[in-house]
Amino acid sequence: MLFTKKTSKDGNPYHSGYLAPEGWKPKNPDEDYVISYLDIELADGIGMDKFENAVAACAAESSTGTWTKVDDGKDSGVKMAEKLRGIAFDIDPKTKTFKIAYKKELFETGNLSGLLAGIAGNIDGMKMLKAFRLLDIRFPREWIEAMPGPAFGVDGIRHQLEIPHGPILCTVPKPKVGRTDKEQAKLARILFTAANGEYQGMKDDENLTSLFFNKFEDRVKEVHKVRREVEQSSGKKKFYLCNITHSDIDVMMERANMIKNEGGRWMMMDVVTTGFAAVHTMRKRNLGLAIHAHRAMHSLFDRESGPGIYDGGEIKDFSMSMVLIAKLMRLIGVDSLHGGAPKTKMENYGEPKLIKDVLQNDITPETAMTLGQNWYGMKPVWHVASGGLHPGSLEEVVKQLGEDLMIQCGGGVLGHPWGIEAGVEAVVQARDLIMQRMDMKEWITKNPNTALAKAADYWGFGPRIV
Ligand code: CAP
Ligand code: MG
Repeated sequence: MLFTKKTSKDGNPYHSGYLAPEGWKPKNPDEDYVISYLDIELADGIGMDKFENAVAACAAESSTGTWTKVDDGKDSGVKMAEKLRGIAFDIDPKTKTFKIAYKKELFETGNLSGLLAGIAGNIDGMKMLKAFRLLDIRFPREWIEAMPGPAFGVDGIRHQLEIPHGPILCTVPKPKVGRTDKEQAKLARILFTAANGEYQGMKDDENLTSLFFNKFEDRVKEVHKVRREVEQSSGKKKFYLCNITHSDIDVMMERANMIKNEGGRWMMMDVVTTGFAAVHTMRKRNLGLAIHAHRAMHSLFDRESGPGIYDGGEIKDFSMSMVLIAKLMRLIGVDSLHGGAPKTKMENYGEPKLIKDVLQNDITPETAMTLGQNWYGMKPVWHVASGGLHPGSLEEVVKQLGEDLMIQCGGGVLGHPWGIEAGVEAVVQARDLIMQRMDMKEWITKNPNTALAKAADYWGFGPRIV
């Protein structure tokens, strides 16, 4: 569809063809269009009379246009370019939000890095803007079918661990680095056996890769040896999220294979620092291992400090939302993703509930700040709640995020004043109360000498802000 709106005297294409008439919506969007949703602020000194120009510029630069009129003669490609123009619609000068509908043929289906280079590429560098947030992208069915999605997802992991319902529990060693491989294996044994072996998992911290006192190849062997022994003696399945993160994909492959050789079930990747291509590639190699996605560095992409982050008011930074990052990670096939939680270190811009809906619903609803998504049966992803969590804070977390949740407490277990076993016990007690829908504060008053009561006395029930 072509729209010819005002054309400026200099023939600047920003003013023509990229803006839809009021009320226009793409037809059959889930079949034919990729749609993006943006929030912008104009640079100082640029009046709102230029708002539509900025919107058109975003549509042009991200699809087929450039800053000036170019040769449109024979063999120029202009005819095809006109057909594939991004069309800005639902333009709202009040909230300074708008959407862009791209014909799906504008992008190579299944090439996420290519698509992002267009949709999220040059436009955030435009001088006309002083703030920009890519709120969401909605993908058509063809994309959902072309992307791998999670290999295991929520049900696959439940089956593996033989845990039919309820959150799964995990701890990251603190200090972040310091333990040798053998010391870490000792910690794994404590975590896997304390509190009647009700705790399921251990995760490496992001800073722990392969260090001189704790080499990957030693750690993977030592910890999995403990996992196998405990599983054998207790009959309970355990998991170890061993960090394969490396900037060389071949090294990550070698490390994933080492996990496989030890009978491991899960590998951990820092998915923002390794990048979309690395995650997509590791998923496509189909090693039979689930992918745990840690998101270190996501704040450099998704942090927004303006009051408009949730309601279309003023924004202050250049960013894309964590909701969108989560959507992209489900598409390329992670099985669990850190998505933030109420009462964590970074809840204010983590949008945890919206992230959970993107990770787990089959039809993610549209909201004022998100586009929603039909997932056409793609498997759901475990939402990982982490970052400053401790036993007293867990009730609200499960209330808001539900049971398909991995609860990760590092300091909140290892910092328990009575020691690590008591930390594990306190988290298990908290989980049991939550699952039985019992009031935690009331229970603590009646059971003051328990590990949970001590944890709540020490850390309270609220968020621990860093
Ligand atoms: C948590 C953690 C995690 C963050 C990241 C940390 O430790 O190991 O890396 O929580 O997760 O280093 O802070 P604590 P998210 O449990 O001791 O806070 O991105 O979801 O916040
Ligand atoms: Mg960490």
